[in-house]
Amino acid sequence: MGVVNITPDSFSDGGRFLDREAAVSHARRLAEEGADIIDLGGESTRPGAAPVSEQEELNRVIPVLQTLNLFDKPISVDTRRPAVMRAALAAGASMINDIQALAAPGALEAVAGSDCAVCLMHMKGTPATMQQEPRYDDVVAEVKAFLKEAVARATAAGIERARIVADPGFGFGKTAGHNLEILRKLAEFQSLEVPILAGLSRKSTIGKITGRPADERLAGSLAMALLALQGGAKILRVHDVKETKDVIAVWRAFENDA
Ligand code: 7PJ
Repeated sequence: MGVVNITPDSFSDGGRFLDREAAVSHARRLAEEGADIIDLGGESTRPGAAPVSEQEELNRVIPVLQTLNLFDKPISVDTRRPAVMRAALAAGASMINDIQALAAPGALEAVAGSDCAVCLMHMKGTPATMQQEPRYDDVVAEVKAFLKEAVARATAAGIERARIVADPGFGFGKTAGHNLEILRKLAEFQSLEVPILAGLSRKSTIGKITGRPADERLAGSLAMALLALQGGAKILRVHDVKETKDVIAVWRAFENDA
């Protein structure tokens, strides 16, 4: 899964033609590099990011999505808002990626009313506050229990299990220690009986380990990708598709599954 953020330049809200063009050309590149899914996001959920209005999020995502449909690649839309989910599904999105696991009122219904795939992610707190001293007694048990409940809520709402993937939410209300503990025990998440998605690319845990800024975390991200594959992850959410595809090729050859 290749990440495409529709981000504003300094004079725009992200809904301008140039911002959209940049997102489309980036998505085209990731598709050419072999991404199986393009994950399109119009709201920054990095720790402490400024909020984006619903209308602004729609203005960012929908026109880009309409253009990307021409590539014939499944498009995932990263959103927490039911109105954005509905508009995205009407515009041809194949997957909804929700960092709060369909917790918003109406979100379960928005997804249940279509045949799309959905990623249910764990987050502790909200993006504004989640990195302020997150605490767990047992991070793996707690995140797994949360995801088990989220899968149960989704299936009870009529979303078939075959449409669901689960994600422990690396960096969302978790310290580097928590993230590493989850990664060490990622295989335990297979008891959820849905595919596991892992998003570690360029995250601050890599910065903490290597001392490098976000634009120098490629090697660390590739190491994380390999560890996630070894833990059984089936979808890797990454910025660097071409390089990650090579990691996957090496891992598959090692596993004798190339
Ligand atoms: C994730 C995400 C992730 C899923 C972001 C960033 C922050 N969606 N959206 N999993 N991260 N499912 O890319 O650094 O880990 S935004």
